[in-house]
Amino acid sequence: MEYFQKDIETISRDKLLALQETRLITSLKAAANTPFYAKKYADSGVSTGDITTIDAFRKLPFTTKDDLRLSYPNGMCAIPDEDIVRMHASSGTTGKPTVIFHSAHDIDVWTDLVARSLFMAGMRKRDVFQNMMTYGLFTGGLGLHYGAERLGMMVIPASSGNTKRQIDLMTDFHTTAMHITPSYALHFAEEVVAHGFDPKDLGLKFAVMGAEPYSLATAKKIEAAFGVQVFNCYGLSEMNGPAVAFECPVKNGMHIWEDSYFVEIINPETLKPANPGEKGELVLTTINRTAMPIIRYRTKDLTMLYEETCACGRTHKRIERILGRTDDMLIISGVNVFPSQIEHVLMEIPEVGNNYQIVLTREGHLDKMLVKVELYEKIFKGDLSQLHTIQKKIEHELKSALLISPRVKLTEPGEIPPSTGKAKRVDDQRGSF
Ligand code: DLL
Repeated sequence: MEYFQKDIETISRDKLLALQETRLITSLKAAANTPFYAKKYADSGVSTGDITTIDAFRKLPFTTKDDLRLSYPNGMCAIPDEDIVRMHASSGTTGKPTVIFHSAHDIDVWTDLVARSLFMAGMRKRDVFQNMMTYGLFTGGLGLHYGAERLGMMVIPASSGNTKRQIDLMTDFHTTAMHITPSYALHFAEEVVAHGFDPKDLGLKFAVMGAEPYSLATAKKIEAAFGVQVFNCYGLSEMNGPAVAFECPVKNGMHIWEDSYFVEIINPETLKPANPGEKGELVLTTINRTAMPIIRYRTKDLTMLYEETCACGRTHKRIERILGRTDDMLIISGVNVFPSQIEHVLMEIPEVGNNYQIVLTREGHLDKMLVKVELYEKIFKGDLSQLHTIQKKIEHELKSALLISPRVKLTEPGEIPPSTGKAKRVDDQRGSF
């Protein structure tokens, strides 16, 4: 068996635990000095100086996405501004994104995690890696890019979309590995056929897929369509991004890189540790990140932890493919959207009335979002060109806040059934894929 970083990937559990304990305490100390955590721990009467063991650590309060919003822009930053070399961001629950800062050390560590993951899947320097995920603040672009380069592969920074160009790049430069969201992969397979090619003739060997939930059946479908092996890649911006956990060839869960993340699974109702093997919410702590340590972060992702040694020889635990979320975050073609963000945008627009509804459908394999918006009666009865202008304005505002383009349908007051209890704002007709 070959490894990219054999010593750390196959480290004994005892040594790993000792390493984790040391790193955990260092990370906690650094966090406790940031304005955000200093206040949080003071408010909850926690003295972090007393925490010297993992058991004591497990009693600390959790961190949430809301905390990240409250600390915006840099209340959780643990190093001087001049030592920050990069930032990424993802959707927040309202207007503000959650921002993550990285030092040169952090980028180096993350790059190794990605390279280690791709190597584990079987990629080598002779492979050609086409990165079909959006470049920008989203971590799927640059995160995989640098990891693939570190492994020595040629990287094609294609970004997402523009199917014909993707096919041309693949055929002209002999791409052997693609990084793609599962929804785009399904669509891409059909488009390749529509362009007169058999996806199997593209010569691909690997598909790295993540950023949104998908079933094993979808993975199999992509494998059959392209003649590739699919590897599940999990991550979130708050924990750097992709390659927090990654499938090995044994494909019995994703190895979660415990030299960088301390892993807990909790019962999301009681907030107590879940029993071994029980489904629960994944809680992660960065233990090898200097710019922005995050302590006991509630990912809201539901999974299970497998602790047995893996046949691949790696000692890092594994998590099950993500089984759902505990909050209302929607993932629409790989982009995270909270209904509260939509509400936030709509309520800033004076013509918008009291009710709205978000309808999600799938056309082919692509997610579509329709936002039905109730207007005030007086405005709805106004002239047509005025309505058209309002519709365009709402579409524009939503697009700039969400980074996806929903369609907007204006409705008369009363047309959307008023809620009689907890408002059901989202009508998700997509089913799972
Ligand atoms: O989606 C990071 C990423 C990029 C992962 C590329 C994999 C590949 P965020 O935009 O912050 O980061 O979204 C994170 O997406 O909490 C999960 O709910 C979901 N997610 C990510 N990977 C998977 C996966 C990136 N493999 C959120 N399976 C996470 C299921 C996933 N859900």
